[in-house]
Amino acid sequence: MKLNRSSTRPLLLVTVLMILAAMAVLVVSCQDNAEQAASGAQVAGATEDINAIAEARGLTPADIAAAVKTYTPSGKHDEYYQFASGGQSGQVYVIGLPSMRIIKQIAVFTPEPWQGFGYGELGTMSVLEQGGLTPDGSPLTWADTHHPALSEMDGDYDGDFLFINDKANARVAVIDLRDFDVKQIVKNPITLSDHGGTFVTPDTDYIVEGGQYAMPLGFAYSSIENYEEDYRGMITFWKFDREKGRIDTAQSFAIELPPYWQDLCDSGKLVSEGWVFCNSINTEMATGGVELGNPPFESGASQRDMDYLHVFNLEKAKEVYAAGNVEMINDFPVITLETAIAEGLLYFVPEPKSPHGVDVTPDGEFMVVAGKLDPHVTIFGFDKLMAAIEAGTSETDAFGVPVLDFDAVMEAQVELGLGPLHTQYDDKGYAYTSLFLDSAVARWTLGGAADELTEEPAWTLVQKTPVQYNIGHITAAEGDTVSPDGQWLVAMNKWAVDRFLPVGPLLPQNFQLLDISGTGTDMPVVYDMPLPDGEPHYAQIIKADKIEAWEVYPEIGWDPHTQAVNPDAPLAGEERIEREGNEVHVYMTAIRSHFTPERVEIQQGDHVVWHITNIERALDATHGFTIPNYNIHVSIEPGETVSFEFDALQSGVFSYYCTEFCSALHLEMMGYMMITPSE
Ligand code: CUK
Ligand code: CUA
Repeated sequence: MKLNRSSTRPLLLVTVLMILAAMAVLVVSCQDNAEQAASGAQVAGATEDINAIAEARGLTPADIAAAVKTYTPSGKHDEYYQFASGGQSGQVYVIGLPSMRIIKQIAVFTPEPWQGFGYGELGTMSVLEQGGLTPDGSPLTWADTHHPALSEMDGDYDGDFLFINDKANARVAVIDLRDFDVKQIVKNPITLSDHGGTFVTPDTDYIVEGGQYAMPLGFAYSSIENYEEDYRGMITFWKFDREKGRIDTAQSFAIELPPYWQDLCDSGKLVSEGWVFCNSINTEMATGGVELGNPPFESGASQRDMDYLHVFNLEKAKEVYAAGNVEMINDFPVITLETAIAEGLLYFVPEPKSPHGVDVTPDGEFMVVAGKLDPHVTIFGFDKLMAAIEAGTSETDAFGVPVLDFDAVMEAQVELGLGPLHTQYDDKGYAYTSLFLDSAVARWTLGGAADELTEEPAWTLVQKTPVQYNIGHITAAEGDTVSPDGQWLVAMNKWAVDRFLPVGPLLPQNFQLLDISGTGTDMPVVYDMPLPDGEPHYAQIIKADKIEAWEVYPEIGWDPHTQAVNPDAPLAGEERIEREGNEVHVYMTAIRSHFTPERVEIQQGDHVVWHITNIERALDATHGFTIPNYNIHVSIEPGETVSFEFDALQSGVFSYYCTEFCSALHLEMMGYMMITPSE
C-alpha cells in the first residue's frame, strides 16, 4: 500500500517552483533597479545586476538556489535551533538553521569569561565544583562533550532542557533552556569514562549515561592482568526531576556490565518504550600492551565478526532498583551483573562489526546499527526481539548474559558503503546514515509502516551525497523524535581540509547543511559552516517555536542557580556596605551608567562577599563587572543578582568597572575599591 505515493512529488515541484520564483524575483528586482538607476533614483547597494554578480563570482544556478534557501535577511529569525556539542571546548553551540549563524556559546564544563562562568561568581563556581575535583582539589575545567540531548515529552522535543555528557570524566550536565544556562553537573560515582550519553527516555524520566572504557568500578586499583575478573562496564540511569530542573541523584542507579566497551545508546520509543539499547566494541576484551608484543588495541578489539547489542529492560530495572536489590558502590546503587541476568533485564544480540551508532526508528519498531567495519547497516526488529526473549535461549556470553539468535532478531541489512556511523530519520520514511570512510550521507528507505511513505522499495539505498570530509554524526530536524520534520540535515564533518582559508595546521570543523526536503536523489549540500572549536560529535535540531527563552530574568534579584529571587539581593535604594568583624558584605546595584556604591573601602585581610543586582528591565541591558588582579569577572544580565567572594590579600587601589559597552557613558561606569594596608 502506498498511501502517500504522490505527496512527495508536489513538494519537490513546489520547492523547485519556489526557487525559480525567488530567482525570477531577483531578476525582476534587478531590472527595476536598473530602471531606478537609469532614472537617477539610486538605492545604495540595490542597483547591481544579480546575474552579473553571479557571473563575476562564478556562481552556478545550484549555488544561487542554495543561497536563496539559506540566506536569512537581517532581523529575520531562523526556523530551527541546532544545539551542537562543543567537543573538547566543553561547551555547547547554539546555531540557527537554515542560516547556520552561531547565536550563542553556552558555557557548560569549562570556564567562559564573557558569561562570567567560573571567574569568581559563586553559583558558577559551585556548578564547576559539583562536577568533580582533580586529585589536588581544584575543579575539573575541561570536558570532551559528545552527545547533547533535548528533553522530550511523549517522544517529542519539548524545548525545556538540554543535557550533555563529558566522555573524558564521565559527567552529565543539565542546561535550562529558559535562560540557556547550565544548572548542574553530576559526576558518575563509579566510573571515569562515558560515551553512551546523553540520551533521554521519551518523557525524560531518565537520562541515560552509558560507559565506555571498562575499569574497576568505584575507582579501585586492580592490575590489568585481572581485566576479566575485576574490570567492568556500566550504564547509569539518572532520574530527572522536571519540577526542580535537576537530576535527582538519590533516585538514580546503575547496572554493572561485562568489561566490553559499551558505546552509543538510544532509548526505545512508542512500541519499544521502556527498553534501552546500547552497542559495544571490544567484546574481545583486548587489554593492549603492544609494547609487550600483544596486538595493539585497534586490532585486538576488532578480531570478532560480532559484538553485542545490549538490550535493557528499563521498566524491570526500575523495579529491581525499587526493591533494593542492589549493591552500593561508592554509596551509589548498582544492580550487579548477576542480578541483571537473574532478573532478565539484560540481553545481548550479536551485531556486526565494530558497531558505532544504534538509532531507534521514529515508530520505535526498529533499531538501526551501523558497523564501522561493515558496509551495511543492520536493522533489528523490536517484535522479533521480544519474540526471541519470550522463546528464551541457552546461548550466553562468557559472563552468563543470554545471547539471542542474530537471524531471529535481524530484520534487514542495507548495504550503504564504507564506514557507516550514525543514522537519522525524516518525515518521508527515509533514514540517513553517515559514511565516515566514503565521506558521504546515504539516504535509504525504511521498512515497516514507513514503507508506505516512499515510492521506493523498503530497505533500499536511494542516494549518496558526498560531503567534505570525514563525516561523524549527522543530525536532522527533530531527527531523534517520534515525528521528525525532514527539511534539514547537518553533516558534522571532522576534517575540513581545503574548504576554508588556511589557518595553520589546526583546522576548523565543517558543518554542512543538506536540504533533505526533496525525495529520491535530490539531497544537495547547500551551506558550509566552519566551527572554530572542539570536535562537536553530535547535535540536535529543534523547531524554534518550541523554545520559550526569557527575555530578561522574571524578577529583579533573580538567582539563576535557584531560578528564584535571592532573598539577599541588593535592591535600588538599599545599597550598602556592612562589616562584621573582618567580613565585609558589599550590596551593589548596576544600571546604565553607574554602580552604587562607587567607592568601596576595605582593609587588607578582610574577607569580602560582594553582591550585585542588575536592576535593568530592558532587553539586552547586560553589565559586566571586574576587579583587576583578583581574577574576578561576572556578567550580570537584566534582573540578575550575582555574588562572589575573595580575601583582600593585596592592598592598593583597584578600579572596578563595567565590561559590557552598555551605554554612551559606559567608560564612566566604574568605581574604586581601596584596600588599606594592614599595618
Ligand atoms: S561518537 Cu563522535 S562521530 Cu562520540 Cu557519537 Cu560517532
Ligand atoms: Cu554597564 Cu558598561
